[in-house]
Amino acid sequence: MTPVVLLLFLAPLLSCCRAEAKPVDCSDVFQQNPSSASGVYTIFPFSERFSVQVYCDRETDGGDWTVIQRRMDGTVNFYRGWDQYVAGFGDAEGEYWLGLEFIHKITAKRAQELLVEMEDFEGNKASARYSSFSVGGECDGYKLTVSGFTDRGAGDSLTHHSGMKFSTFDKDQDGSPLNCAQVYYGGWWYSNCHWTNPNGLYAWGASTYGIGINWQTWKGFKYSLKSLTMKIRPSQ
Ligand SMILES: [Ca+2]
Repeated sequence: MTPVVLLLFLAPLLSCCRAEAKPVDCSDVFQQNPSSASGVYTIFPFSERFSVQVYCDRETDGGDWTVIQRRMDGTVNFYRGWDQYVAGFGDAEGEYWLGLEFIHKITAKRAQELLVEMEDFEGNKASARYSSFSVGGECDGYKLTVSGFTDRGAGDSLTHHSGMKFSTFDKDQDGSPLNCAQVYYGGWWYSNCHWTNPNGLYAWGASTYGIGINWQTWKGFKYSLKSLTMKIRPSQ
């Protein structure tokens, strides 16, 4: 069979594969469905066999955001063990953690930027942007790598955590003699121990030092935020 004939046979298969390619993240969702609005969609970060529901934001800063973490009302318990932080938990319509394995896969496939948006109980809003965000694989302890901070009122409480492995109360990989996840009621890339605690206790404002949803450079260690959202999209 000549190469040209072979190509004629293969061409329909190739175009078929392209047409049926499943979205890896929300940027794929919006690219494939240009008229779709923000909302819950199904993505396939691993392969076409494994799907997960996720909230896609196409309004903020031109859209294309995949929400990987969201706190908003305290309805979901975030004090969970290792297996659940790896697999993900919660409700894509409300509060959830997408899961370390999914986040790793998305950031491994394409370089991503990160936006962290937050709000206090007085209606004030602030955010922080990072031009580069990635999470390593399981063999690397789901290590966080984040850089390229741009201030949008919240200050930088996250760069401090870059290079840390992920820790939960039942898997201490932090940089402290303490079990940071247990002391501060969360699962996070704890160091010794944290500058921000997005998966901490939902505590309605003023709270005990370090246990709430803290973003130290904005509201300090004794204020638990009303909402905090982490969203990623392919970097330019
Ligand atoms: Ca420790």
